[in-house]
Amino acid sequence: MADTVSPPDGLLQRLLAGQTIALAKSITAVENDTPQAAELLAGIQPHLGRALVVGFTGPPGAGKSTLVNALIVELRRRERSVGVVAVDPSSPLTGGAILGDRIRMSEHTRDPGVFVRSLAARGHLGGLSPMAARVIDVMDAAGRDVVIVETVGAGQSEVEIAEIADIRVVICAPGLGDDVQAIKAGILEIADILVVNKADLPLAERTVSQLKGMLSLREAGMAEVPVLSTTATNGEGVIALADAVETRAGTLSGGAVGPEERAARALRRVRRLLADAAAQRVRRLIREDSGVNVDDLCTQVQRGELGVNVAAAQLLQRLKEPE
Ligand SMILES: Nc1nc2c(ncn2[C@@H]2O[C@H](COP(=O)(O)OP(=O)(O)OP(=O)(O)O)[C@@H](O)[C@H]2O)c(=O)[nH]1
Ligand SMILES: [Mg+2]
Repeated sequence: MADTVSPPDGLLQRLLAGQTIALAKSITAVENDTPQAAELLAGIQPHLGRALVVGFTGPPGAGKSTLVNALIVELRRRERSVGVVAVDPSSPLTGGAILGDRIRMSEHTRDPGVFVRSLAARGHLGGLSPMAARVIDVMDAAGRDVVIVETVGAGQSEVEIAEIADIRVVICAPGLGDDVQAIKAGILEIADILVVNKADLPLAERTVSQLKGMLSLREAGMAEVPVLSTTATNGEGVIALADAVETRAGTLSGGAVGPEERAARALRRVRRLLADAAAQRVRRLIREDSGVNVDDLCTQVQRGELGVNVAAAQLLQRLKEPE
């Protein structure tokens, strides 16, 4: 791997300089898990943690992409550079999401201050959330001020991705009692900001009061969660949303709960790096012929020549050895 330490095209340097083409190339390398990607990810580590990572989570069709698009307009007005990671749910029902996101966010394609990338949920070695985390890191390293991650609040990995974010915005649409139930069951707990989008539709106000009612039942002493209403299609309420995000970001970087938040953020990063490093190591072990041949072991297990426990112990032993 020595020849990839310093990529001949200086990809790492160009990424750190914030070049858009280098950003696109780097993400592709990371998605394809190339040897160059491993070097890149190692190279960017000292440059991470500057971006504000904002997660947008909510039920399918709540208007997340439209709202992200509207928020980008406002963030650009505030001269923030933006990266967006849109995570496509694996469900065939929402299979059109990537195309939809591209279309909805395409008005920004000529603005170098906005970089949108969709991640397909399927086919990533090691799972979706480590992959999303790596792509967020690459955008962070490229100097994006704000990285927005859009996920459908459905599965575990989406919740995990939301947890990676510094600020979590949970979006729902009005009048969908079931949605509110789903939010209550799963993602209300993780919300820093709640948004009822499609405020132009009937029942929006009722949904806002329902959510406020639920929040009032939470334990005393928990951080206050603003409940906003927006109409993403005409931008109404988006300035207030941008303000809420920035206020919350201010809390992260200073103020009364600042140090705690920062510690929690650091802990999340450590967990993420650990999970990433472990996954990479296992992948390398499987890829390389490293004394323990995984294929051989599997064949031996299949033939009944080797117990499962013994095979697992051999692999673990190999992991414990220095590289
Ligand atoms: N009436 C109304 N429609 C909206 C609003 N925001 C979004 N929509 C519409 O709702 C539909 C879904 O919007 P998206 O932005 O794709 O929703 P999403 O949550 O990103 O959807 P998935 O990514 O598929 O989960 C589109 O037809 C939007 O035009 C709004 O504020 N009011
Ligand atoms: Mg979407």
